[in-house]
Formats: sequence, C-alpha cells, structure tokens
Amino acid sequence: MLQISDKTKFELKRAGILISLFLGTFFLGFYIVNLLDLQPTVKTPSKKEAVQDSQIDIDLLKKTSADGINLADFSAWVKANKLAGKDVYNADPDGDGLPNFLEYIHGTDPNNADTDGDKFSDKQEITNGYDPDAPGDAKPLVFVKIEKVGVDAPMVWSQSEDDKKTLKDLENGLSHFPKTAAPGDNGNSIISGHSSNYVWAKGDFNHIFKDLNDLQNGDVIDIKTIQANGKIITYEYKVNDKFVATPEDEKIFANTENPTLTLSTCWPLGTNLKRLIVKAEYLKMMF
Ligand SMILES: [Ca+2]
Ligand SMILES: [Ca+2]
Ligand SMILES: [Ca+2]
Repeated sequence: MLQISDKTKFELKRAGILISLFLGTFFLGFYIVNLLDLQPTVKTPSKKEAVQDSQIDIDLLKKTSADGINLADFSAWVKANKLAGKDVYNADPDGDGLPNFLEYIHGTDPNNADTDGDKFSDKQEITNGYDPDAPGDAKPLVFVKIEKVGVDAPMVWSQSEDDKKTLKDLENGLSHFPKTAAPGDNGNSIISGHSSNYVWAKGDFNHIFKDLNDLQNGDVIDIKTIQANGKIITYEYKVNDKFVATPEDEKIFANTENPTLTLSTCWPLGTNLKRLIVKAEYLKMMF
C-alpha cells in the first residue's frame, strides 16, 4: 500500500511539473506574441502607410519610386499643395495636361497651368523641350552620357539645319537636330556628334562619337536634363538598332509614337560619306 502511495505521489509530482512547464511555456509564448504584436503600433508609420493616408495610387507610385520618387516627400508635397482625391497621383486639377506626379518631378505648380507665366502651359513647355519653370525660350541643360563608349557631353539645342551652324554647335558638344522630339518626349529625338574632325578644328568634342560603333543592343544611354529650378531628370534609353545609312536616309528621321533616340555620326571614321546610326528605345525616367 505504502509503495503504491509513494508511486502515486511521484506520478502526481511529475504530472505537476509537466503541467507547470506547459503552462509556463504557454504564458511565455503568449507574452512574446503579444510583445511582438504590440511593436508596430509603437513604431512610426512606414512611408507606405504615410502615403496610404493620402490615398495615393500605391501601385503607380511603386513603379516609379524605385527610381526616385520619395514617398514621404511626395506625400508632403501633396499636403503642401492642398491636393486631395482618390487618384491624387494622376489627377490634373489645373487642367494643363500634366498629371500631379509630373508636376512634382518638374517642380511646377499643380494648381497653376502656367507656372512661369509665359503664356505657355507647363505641359506645352515640357513636350517641346522648354523649361516649364523658367519664362520665355529657356530650355533645360542637357547632358548625354553613354558609359560604355566614354561619352559624357553637353547637348546643344540646335536652332538651324544649316551645316555651318551645326558645325559651330558641335564645337560645344552634341547637337540636337531642330524640330525633332525633346529627349524623354514622344517621338524621335535626333542627336549628332563628331566621330572625327580636322586636327586644327576648334572644340573639345571632335571625336566624341568615335566609338559609337562599339554600342550593341541593350547598352544604356542616359540623357540628363537640368531645369533652372534645380530639378534633374534623367531619361534612360536602351540601344535596339544600329546601321549605316546615307545622310538623307528616311530611316534616320522616321518619327515614332513612343520616345526614341537616334544618335548619328559621320562614317567611316575620317570621312563624311555616310552616317552610323544608333537607335534606342525609352526605358524609364529617373529623378
Ligand atoms: Ca497639372
Ligand atoms: Ca501646372
Ligand atoms: Ca509656361
């Protein structure tokens, strides 16, 4: 009897320890879970949460945010300009054709169709290569960068198709062919540069495009624009074609619906006979 009683006591003790251990573990786990659960309410809201408060189209923002839009800054800009509505990202309250996110990127007024008051709307100026936040004929500074072939040169907004004037422009960098699309905008943007020139020729850009032939499909071309208000926007393109043509070949000038880039230089090296053409398609804007 006594032996059984001892055994029972022992069993009971063991069961007690096991129950205590179980309950201990349970409550410790419960405590930890609650502690973790508590943390997000203590933390400051993430950028995403802050933006959700302003009902901004998150999906659209995410597409661009990787390359520059700071969600917190954009959110603050939305508040500062008293913008509201479900799709505040794409809305166009001033009716200038420029959605709010582009007003933000260009630093223009989302509640004023003509920020610089020069009678041309913000959108008109941007799609024609003018600076929307600097009155008159002001155009942004433009730099063309092609890392693979060591190009980092200013682009001149050429005014005339006249050869002599173009040659003058080429002393100062690359030449944007007049009346072709501004970089980043829909249409064909044609930019030319020297591959070679007379040894006595003036300027620092006499061989700027000498290695253009080394470009291959997929290589990246960056076009950086700097507005008077300090806003910097880079348009990135990807090479998708390369060919040699006569200077008048329509393939060079063919217009396109989407933003495309056509780089042109004299070819073969040391001659003015033909043109080496590199075409590139628009990838994205970075700011
Ligand atoms: Ca607008
Ligand atoms: Ca505007
Ligand atoms: Ca204007």
